[in-house]
Amino acid sequence: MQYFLRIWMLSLALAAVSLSGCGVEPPLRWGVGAGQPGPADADPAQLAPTPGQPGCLPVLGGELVINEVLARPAGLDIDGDGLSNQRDEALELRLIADGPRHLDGVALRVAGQQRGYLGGAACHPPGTLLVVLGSTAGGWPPQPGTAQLHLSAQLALRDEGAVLALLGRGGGLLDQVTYPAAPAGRSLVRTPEGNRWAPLLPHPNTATGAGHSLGLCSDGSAALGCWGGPSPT
Ligand SMILES: [Ca+2]
Ligand SMILES: [Ca+2]
Repeated sequence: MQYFLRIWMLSLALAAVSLSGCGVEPPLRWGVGAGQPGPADADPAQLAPTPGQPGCLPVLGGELVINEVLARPAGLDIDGDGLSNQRDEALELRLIADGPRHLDGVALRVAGQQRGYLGGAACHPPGTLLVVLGSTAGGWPPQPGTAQLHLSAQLALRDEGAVLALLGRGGGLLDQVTYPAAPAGRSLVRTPEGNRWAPLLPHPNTATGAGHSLGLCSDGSAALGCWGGPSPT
């Protein structure tokens, strides 16, 4: 009996030594050093997708139409600065992609000359009408289904007509069109509108008598009403 008692006490002693030498280690955190936030405790703002990044591809050839060209404002004050001058020139683009796209880095060429770049990585749903201004006055009121983009320079569109071309970030041609001599105070619009194969012709008067429809359907109705409007995001 005393023999078995000694064996039992020896087993207890060995077990105590084993536990004290091989305590439970904390789990390793691969790739995360002391004091650095891990994925679970990072700032949510830093994890949010960047506009124009995953889920929002850059616009590609055939996905954008130069739909309306205002090259000779002549009395129109598009940027809302109280004056009518060259800064009121504008383009209207229609996004005809099958998914959301951004236009960051898209370049405009006028008569073969590089004119400027579009900035901003905002993601636009298909069908959006994009009004491009060279002015930074920014008075153009945003409408549902539309967006306003600024070129890095004034548009400086020739009154007598020219070839307009939009190129993507990689240099690929997105759309190209030749506009004829611009009528005073009236834009030129694809006829039928939104069709990238249609010619640019003098804009008909809208229901309110305007000679342009920047950010609107060519009859002057809201952008959401033409071509089915932008798809919901
Ligand atoms: Ca103006
Ligand atoms: Ca229009």
